[in-house]
Amino acid sequence: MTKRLTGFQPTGNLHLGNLLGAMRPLVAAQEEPGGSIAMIADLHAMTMEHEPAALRKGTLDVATLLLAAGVDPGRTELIAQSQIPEHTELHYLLECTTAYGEAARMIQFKEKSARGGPVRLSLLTYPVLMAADILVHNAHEVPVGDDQNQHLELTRALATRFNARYGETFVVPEGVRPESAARIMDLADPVRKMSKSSATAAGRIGLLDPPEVIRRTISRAVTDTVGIVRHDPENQPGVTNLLAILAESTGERPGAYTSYGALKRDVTEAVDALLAPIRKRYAELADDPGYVREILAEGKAKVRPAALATVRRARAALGLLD
Ligand code: AQP
Repeated sequence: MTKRLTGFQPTGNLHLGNLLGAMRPLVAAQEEPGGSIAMIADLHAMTMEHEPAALRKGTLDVATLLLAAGVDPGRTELIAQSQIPEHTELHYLLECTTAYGEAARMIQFKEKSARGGPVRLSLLTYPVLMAADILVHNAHEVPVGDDQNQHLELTRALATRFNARYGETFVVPEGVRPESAARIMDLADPVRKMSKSSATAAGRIGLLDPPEVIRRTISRAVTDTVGIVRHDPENQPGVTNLLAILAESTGERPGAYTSYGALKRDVTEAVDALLAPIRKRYAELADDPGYVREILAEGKAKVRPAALATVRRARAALGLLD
């Protein structure tokens, strides 16, 4: 039984938010019973304008970084979404059970489609592909942040409705919030989440940033004029974010600080200690891209039989010939 499915979009360099909010919980879950799938969502990365060469490189980079951060292919299946054709086949079958209005009212669609420029049809149907990703692997649990809640609710609604209308076919997944999943905020604009696609790199710590870049980014992190180091997300979002990063990076409650400078020094040290081994392992793995491709091929071979079985059940339930 596959327990969890976590997706990562290869839309840019993975950052500290991705690591603390999703990669570390995924690695920690390896100690628990039930397997996990880590999926590189390369098809989702094509819902916005994209560069083919960057997508190819990004997909391999994310796979390499996941391995460098401790994803163990013996316990977690590492897959690239597009390499498992059952994702797209189930996507179409589910599209035929989804109302246009259900997709069009998704907040993420409204936000991203309002940015200007041509809106790809796949941006509208993205949550249906996400539902297919989850349902095809019979995932029981999906770690979700606030921004994906609405999509997970749609997945649950589609699965429940399909089961009721066409017969028991899908596991209805639960959204879970990983215990430690802090939401790491942008260091330059701490009311927004740290994001791969934010306009400047000043708010982001890339997982491969060298120590001097980490130090500079943290030393320039936006704080406030209150002058007291305390957890106060409402009035002191920058300081609160630094405390969260420190706590998540060290696994300990931060001590007392009398200055922002001292806090920033400890955050820098903690983040550097966290990222140094990942950088080192990444460099070793990046020397052997054939190995990473092999791991993806193995992941595909392992998950495909169950995915095929789900698609066959769905096809039969819908009245398609086998
Ligand atoms: N700032 C964050 N704090 C905690 N967790 C985060 N995640 C993303 N940003 C933070 C979690 O990382 C996983 C992978 O995210 P994704 O690749 O699917 O893309 P995203 O959530 O849209 O992240 P980005 O960085 O903001 O990407 P873009 O800019 O491409 O949209 C998810 O589990 C996510 O919750």
